[in-house]
Amino acid sequence: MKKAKAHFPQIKPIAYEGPKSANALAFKHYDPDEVIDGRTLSAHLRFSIAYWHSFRGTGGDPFGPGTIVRPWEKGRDAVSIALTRMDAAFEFFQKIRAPFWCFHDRDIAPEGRTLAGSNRNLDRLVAHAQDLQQATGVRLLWGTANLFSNPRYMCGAATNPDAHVFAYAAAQVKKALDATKRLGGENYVFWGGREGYETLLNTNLKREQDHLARFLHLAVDYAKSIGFKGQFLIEPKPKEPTKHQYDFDVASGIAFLRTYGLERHFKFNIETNHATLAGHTFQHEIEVAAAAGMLGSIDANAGDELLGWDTDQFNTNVRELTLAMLSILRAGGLGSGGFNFDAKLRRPSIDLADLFHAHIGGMDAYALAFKVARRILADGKFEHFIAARYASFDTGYGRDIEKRRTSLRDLNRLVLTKLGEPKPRSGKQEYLENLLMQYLHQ
Ligand code: XUL
Ligand code: CO
Repeated sequence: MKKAKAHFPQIKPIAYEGPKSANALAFKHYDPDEVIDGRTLSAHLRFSIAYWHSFRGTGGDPFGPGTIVRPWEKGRDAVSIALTRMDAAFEFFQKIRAPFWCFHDRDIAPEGRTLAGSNRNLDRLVAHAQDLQQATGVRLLWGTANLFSNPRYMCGAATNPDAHVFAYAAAQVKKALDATKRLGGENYVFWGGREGYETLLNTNLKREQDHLARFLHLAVDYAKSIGFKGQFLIEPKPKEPTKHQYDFDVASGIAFLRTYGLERHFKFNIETNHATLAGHTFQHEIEVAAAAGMLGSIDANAGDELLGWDTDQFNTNVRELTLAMLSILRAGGLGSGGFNFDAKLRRPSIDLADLFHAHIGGMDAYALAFKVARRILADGKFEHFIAARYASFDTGYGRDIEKRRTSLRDLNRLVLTKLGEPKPRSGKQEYLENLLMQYLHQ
């Protein structure tokens, strides 16, 4: 492949310079090559860049158009612009030292006038991505289909009341699965953008949920038929753009998957800002997925405490990320998942360098959290505290309860004849919060 022209000529690959560095375009905590437990930090964290925000985001919002103008956004036609844009994207992936990327079909290739035309465009861009992946070593964390932007999907895709739209969406997912397989994608994501409702006045909720399950079964069957080995992921979100989305949060996602016999085929892609929109913490969603053995991947971002929508910001809250990392490491990591920066620049952040600052901050914050969480786990203070808190279930009648060897009658007799009133024990929350603070500021 011929050497493409540089789209970020002023910016060199980002180097690790350590916590004391004054260079804003250097990593302070993320050294991709640092070896920990026989693996590089890059292999532990598996950072990924979201094509849609970083290469299709313009800063537009409901009150005004885009503000971000990129120099590569010009060319003869939509396909040639898309090809150049992809060159710029892969140059960025390399310079920011991200080993992975993620995309929706329509992020990388323009829609044509017909589905066949859209598929032809996608083939062009997937071939280009294949070349660029090979030339750079950057890999695909996951692919997905955009089933929410085009007006045909205004009432949902798999949950659309019109079977024609269901069929169209199915055809689009078939193609997106082909593309993900061709690019060696390690996962495939379903985010149910408009798979929900605006009003129950026009909605058959039961039928829509049945259809969504049918759609996912069709995808599972097709993936099997083409030998796609990637992990399927559901990305829960409670609302936005719909008033109510069926994959509300991890707990309702688990119930849905189990109801329809899909639980063996899916794990969860948990997004920080979706968790908080659902009224949960990021760590809560990770714990719920991990408890079900369904922790898959992370969409790394943050909401704003004062705004009630999906602001998709880069997350530099090391305390929040340390708690998340603790739960992830306790669960044994993300396997084939990774940390995908589903995060966008603020509308006035219009410089090319801002794209680097944003990702440097996100990567540094996660690297720091990873290291703090590892220290916490190595010391084992929290683990010991929690283990001691539940120790009464390790022996005697407590163990019998867990092992299903006891009845209400047995326990009744035990309390009346032997145990009497339980002795209250402190939960010690403030002590534990202070302990966490010590680790965070060592
Ligand atoms: C939207 C969102 C999506 C998914 C992929 O809130 O998070 O970008 O990650 O469709
Ligand atoms: Co997301």
